[in-house]
Amino acid sequence: MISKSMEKALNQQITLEAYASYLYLSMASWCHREGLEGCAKFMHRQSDEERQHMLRIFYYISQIDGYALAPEVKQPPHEFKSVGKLFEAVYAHEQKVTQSINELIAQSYKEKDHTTHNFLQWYVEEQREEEALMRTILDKIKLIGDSPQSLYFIDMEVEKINKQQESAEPATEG
Ligand code: OFO
Repeated sequence: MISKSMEKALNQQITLEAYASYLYLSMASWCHREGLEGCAKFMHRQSDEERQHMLRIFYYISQIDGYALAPEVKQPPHEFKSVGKLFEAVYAHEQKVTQSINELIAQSYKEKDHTTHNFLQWYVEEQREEEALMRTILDKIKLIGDSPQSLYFIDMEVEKINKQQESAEPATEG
C-alpha cells in the first residue's frame, strides 16, 4: 500500500529522472558534434543510468500497488556554451535530484512509510556517488582550463573515467 500523496511524489521523481536521461542524451549529442568522443560516451552512459533510475521507481510503484505513470518530458536544451558549462549544468541537475530525494525521504518519514523510506536509501548512495564524480570532473576542468587547446586533454581525462567505470561493471555473460 502507498498513500496517494507518496504515489504522486514518486511519479514526480520519475519525471525528474526521465528529464535527466534526456538532458544527458542531448549533452551526448553535443559532445559528439564537438568531437569530444570520451565525453559523449560518458554522457550516453549517464543517460542510460538515469533511465534505469526512472524504471527502478516505476517498478517499485507497481509492486506496492500504486499506479506508475509514464512521464511527460520537456525538451532539454541542445546547445551548451562550453564543456565546462555542460558539466556545471550536470552537477546542478544532480544537486536538484539529491534535494528531491531528500524531500521524498522526509515525506516517507512523516507518513511512517518505512517501505518507501527503505527503497529510497539506494538513491541516497547513488546521488552521493554522482555528485562526487561530477565534482571530480569539474575540478579537472578547472585545472586544465576549457580553452579550445585544452579540450583534447579534458576528453582524455573523461575517457579515463569511462575506462574505470567499464572495468568496475560486472562482465556480461554470453
Ligand atoms: Fe538519477 O539522478 Fe543522477 O544519478
